[in-house]
Amino acid sequence: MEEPLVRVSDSGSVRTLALNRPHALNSFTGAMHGELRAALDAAAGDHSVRCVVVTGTGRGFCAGQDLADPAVAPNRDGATTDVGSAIERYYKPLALRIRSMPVPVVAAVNGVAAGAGANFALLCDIVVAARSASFIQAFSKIGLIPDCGGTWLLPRLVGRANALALSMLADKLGAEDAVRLGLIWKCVDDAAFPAEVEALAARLATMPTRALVATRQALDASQQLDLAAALSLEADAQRILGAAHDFQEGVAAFMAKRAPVFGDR
Ligand code: T3D
Repeated sequence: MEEPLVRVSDSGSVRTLALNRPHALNSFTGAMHGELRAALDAAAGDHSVRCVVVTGTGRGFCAGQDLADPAVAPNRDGATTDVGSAIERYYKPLALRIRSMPVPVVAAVNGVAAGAGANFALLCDIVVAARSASFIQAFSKIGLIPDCGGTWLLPRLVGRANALALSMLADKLGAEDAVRLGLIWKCVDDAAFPAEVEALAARLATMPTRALVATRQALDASQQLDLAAALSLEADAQRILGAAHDFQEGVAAFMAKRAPVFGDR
């Protein structure tokens, strides 16, 4: 049987999607995009899933677009390629899918994350990296701009000065420096990385999923709002969450000094 391009595995209510083209550092082909999209849609539609982890097999996380994939690579005879259509077809839907997942999404960056592979990670809700991992906005090296959400994400995560330097220089940024700049949440020693990711995902899976997702939506929406509008959005979200099971359960559990059992999704 042929190896899947995305390995899907479950541990309790955590679903792990591992990009699986290790010989090419898990760079994206059209086929891998298709499998990833199907796996994300399946996780979104499966109510037993309460957290998704994306990671890579082998020594890399994802090296961005597979520059040899004839579906998207520039023609070797010098003819131009419509790179924009590849973005519209693959990367824009991927970015929007990640950002609209009905469960928290963790990027477990096990190795190098380059180009769209870096921004694929940065789109996720919480990014944890192995200490040996690195991030490269590789686009300028091949005459492109950051895509897969990079132009939107980078200034928001690290400010304009860092965003421009990372994007223009395309230098490799080690995981520790990525934490220092605020690009990612944390990095952990390589030996501790799998257990740390497992514990983080299991913890998120026990939390009030709907509230976590509403938190992501409110934080993203607030970027376009003034304070009064953000306060109104908070009130609207709390009105909905406050009428849901998880709020009743959270308060009841607190009062009874027991662990809550959340179920809303
Ligand atoms: O075109 C469009 O559709 C537009 C979309 C653009 C989105 C983008 O993501 S553009 C950016 C594309 N990515 C890159 O430019 C990164 C290219 N890769 C690298 O710069 C380096 O591989 C890394 C810095 C990521 C890692 O370096 P290193 O020294 O650890 O590994 P390596 O030896 O370069 O790579 C290992 C193998 O993976 C190698 O194959 P080989 O020689 O062992 O057969 C290499 O060719 C392959 N590989 C790595 N990245 C890609 C790739 N093959 C195809 N496409 C890649 N992106």
